[in-house]
Amino acid sequence: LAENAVECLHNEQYDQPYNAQNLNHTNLLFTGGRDHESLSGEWRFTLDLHDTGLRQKWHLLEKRDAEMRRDPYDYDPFAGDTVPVPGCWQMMNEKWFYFEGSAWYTREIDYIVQDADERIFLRVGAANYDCKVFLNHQFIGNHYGGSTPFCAELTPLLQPGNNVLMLCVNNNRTTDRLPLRNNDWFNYGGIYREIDIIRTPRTYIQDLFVYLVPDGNYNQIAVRIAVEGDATEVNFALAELGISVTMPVIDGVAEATLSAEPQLWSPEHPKLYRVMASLGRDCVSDRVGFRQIEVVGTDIRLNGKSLYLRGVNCHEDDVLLGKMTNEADIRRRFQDAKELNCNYLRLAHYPHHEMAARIADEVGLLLWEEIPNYWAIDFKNPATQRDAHNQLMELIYRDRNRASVIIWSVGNENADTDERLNFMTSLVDAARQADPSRLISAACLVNHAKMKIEDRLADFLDIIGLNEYYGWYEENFDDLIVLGENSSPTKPVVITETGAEGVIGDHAPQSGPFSENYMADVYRKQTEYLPKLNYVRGFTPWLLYDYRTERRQNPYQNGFNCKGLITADKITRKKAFYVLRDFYQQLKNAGS
Ligand code: GCB
Repeated sequence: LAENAVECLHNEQYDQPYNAQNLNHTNLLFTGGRDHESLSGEWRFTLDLHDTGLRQKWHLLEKRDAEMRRDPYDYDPFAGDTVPVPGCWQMMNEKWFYFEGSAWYTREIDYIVQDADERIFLRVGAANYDCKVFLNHQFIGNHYGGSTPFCAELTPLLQPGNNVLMLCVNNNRTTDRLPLRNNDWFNYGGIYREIDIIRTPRTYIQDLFVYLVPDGNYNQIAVRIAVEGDATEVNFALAELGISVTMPVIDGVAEATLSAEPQLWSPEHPKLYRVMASLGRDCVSDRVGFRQIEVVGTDIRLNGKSLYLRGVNCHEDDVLLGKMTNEADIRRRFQDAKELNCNYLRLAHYPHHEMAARIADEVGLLLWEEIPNYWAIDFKNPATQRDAHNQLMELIYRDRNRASVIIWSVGNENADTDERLNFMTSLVDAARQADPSRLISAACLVNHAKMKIEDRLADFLDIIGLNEYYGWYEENFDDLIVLGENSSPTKPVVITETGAEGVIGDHAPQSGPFSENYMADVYRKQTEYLPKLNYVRGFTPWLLYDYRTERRQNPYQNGFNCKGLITADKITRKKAFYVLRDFYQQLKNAGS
């Protein structure tokens, strides 16, 4: 054995240098208006269940002809299988369907210098869950979190001509991650969103945040521009409103409040304005809508008008693509929501593709966005806390220019312990600090013995999310009325989940639980009760499409949660779909 192979095999600390959590939201680069050089396409690929690659340091392997190799080797990153990126490995090979562990992606990139002063960033739209980046055989950094984008600067290690990029992605479900081991959606693995190279000048615009000042006057626009490198001023323009200003940069940040009277964005009138920021030869842009969302007592108001959220939940899941999505898929989802007469969607239970909020901005749908702070995560663990915080910030920095996004959700159905309260309130504070233009919520807890919403977190939220499954997990619908009376909430409550399984198919039951008819009855009952629940300001059934999930294994479900209003083919509407559609039509007609 070659000396270094022995050393690698016996090095028990093999993964130590890879643990730095250094690819986080502070590395995120504002991408609007920038050129992207896509790295989508075929990458060399292998699974690595035992993390042999980290132990043997596969990233050190040079490209060589087999005859030229002198050391024994268990993998050649430059030969063998390739897979398309983006993609989920489950969807590529039947043998990989339940694989949980590490996988290696390798690709050679040809770097042609365009400007002697340029900086080069790798941007990964999402990789589930832990992603280690290596360039030219050296470790660059590690990113945790399976649904948010991250950037890694390649500049110092990049050479003109051929370069080797390797990514090691691990999708193990562990107790310190978000979500934790136990949840109700499929644990897909891989680089499943776009991966790009982005070039910037040495000094560049790192972030641009533009929003309507939420003071009820609708006549001031706040601009915040973060700059990386030495700069004393930066330009901002919103040509359609005649705005063009130069803003001083102090400690890397330029801030201004500008007078303007924009047409307001709303689902009925999704007006967007082009904004631009420039610094030397760096220039970024975005399309931004201006609107105000607020809570007044138990009312939710958009642009000062009372708003009832007619919604539906949605997972990011596809029978053929897994967790990967595309523009057509997102547009179809929104079209189906509009056919239901929805004005809003809850994108459960993790950040969906960034295109979703862009399209929602354009087609006029309101969004609830969430991080996978789901059920019993390890609230005491500082690493889990850092991870949750980072996922929330990455989501907020990614989407805070999107008018459609009105709510950040910090969690779903977490037991009310002291650790959880500390953990979650720190997330609430961080979200408020990063973004004064949205509401904060979470799906809270009900004490069923007292029949009351009882969750200390509720005091810190703007909206109380309530998951109630009357007709499915719970029985007596009258409890919904009692729940309201006992809780007498002083802020708006939105039903964030309700529903029932409804299976369509040759062997599906025709009546009773799991039948389509039973599901429709649950929806009839829910919608009959809803008008009596004056504490409720929105309704979000679980959910638009049936979706894949390992935990649902009875013969009717067969690996799918079947509470969708449409089956997993995204075509076949169940009876409950029409019940909800008609109910929302009535609400719409009544002006809600
Ligand atoms: C819930 C969870 C959701 C599940 C759903 C169900 O309360 O929030 O993730 O999938 O119930 O179908 O039971």
